[in-house]
Amino acid sequence: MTWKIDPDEAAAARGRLHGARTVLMPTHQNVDADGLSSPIAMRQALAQVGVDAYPLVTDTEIPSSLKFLPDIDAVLVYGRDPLPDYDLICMIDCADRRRLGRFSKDEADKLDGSVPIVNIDHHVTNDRFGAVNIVIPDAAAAAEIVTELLRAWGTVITPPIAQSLLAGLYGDTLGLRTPSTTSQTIRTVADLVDAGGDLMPVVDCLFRLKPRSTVCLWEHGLSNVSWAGQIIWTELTRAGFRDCGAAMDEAEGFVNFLAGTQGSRIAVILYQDEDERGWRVSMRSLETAVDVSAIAADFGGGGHPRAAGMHLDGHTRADIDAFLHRVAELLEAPPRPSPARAAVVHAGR
Ligand SMILES: [Mn+2]
Repeated sequence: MTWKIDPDEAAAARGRLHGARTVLMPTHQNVDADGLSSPIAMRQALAQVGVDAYPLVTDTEIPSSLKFLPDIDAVLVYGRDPLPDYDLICMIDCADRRRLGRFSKDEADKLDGSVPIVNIDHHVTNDRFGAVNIVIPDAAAAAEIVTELLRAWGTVITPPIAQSLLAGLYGDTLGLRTPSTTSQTIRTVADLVDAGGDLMPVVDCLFRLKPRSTVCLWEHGLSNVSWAGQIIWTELTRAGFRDCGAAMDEAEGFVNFLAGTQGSRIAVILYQDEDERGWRVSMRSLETAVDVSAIAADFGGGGHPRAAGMHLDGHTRADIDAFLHRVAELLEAPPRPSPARAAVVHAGR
């Protein structure tokens, strides 16, 4: 399956982005490799035409596993760094403009129309909130769309741009291992390597290297693994994070590890909120017959068919049991996805 960007949309995006003075590029919550590296590549591309563009991490620090990205020092962190005076917003890899941490509340008037938005995304649940929308659910990563867009614009893909885009593509495809990976994706990766991208730091930083605290956290999660029918699940409590000295993003690969457990159809991890009153939930499935984004939508969440997330209110054992019971029900009688109405959280990919 191949996809193309509509030439009119590509031209409209170029008109907005090349015509801007200063572009702000807020990233989705719990930012990942695709969510951060795609805006970094766009920043570098726009620098070629004299436009300043700033990626902005909206809800947390820059994950330590992403510090290898080129130009990482230019990334702003909301609450730590002052915002520039921006006249255009470019959101890349953001399914929902309202789930951008505190930024979306503080700058609500700008997100609601006083500043135009260029929306570049590959989430099926994206509701096309921008003045320009390049939303391609068949793309394996936002970085894959950005690569096509830069080609359409005639932008020179420099080695740092190629490096950023490779990180996004490898991040979202788990190293070309997801069903979303197409021959087009693999060709794009080959082209980016030809353009000077180096795969080794991407593979090492995203998939191999981890701090000792991550092993501690996984040990914690593995010791709590339980089954609810065909659902394999565990919880990572605040105490677990504290005892290990681990940051939130250190649990990212763990749910994918659990999803490969034979006999399971869905893997679920519950991450306890700071205030211990609720849980962020991450769901994965390797089975094409299961659509975890539709299950997540039942709880007001969303994401992709293979990877989705949501928030669970409530802190008692009964709340968790009721949640797992409902997931089991939905697994038996799959809900119909309703992307238009679902409130969407970004699910890690
Ligand atoms: Mn993505």
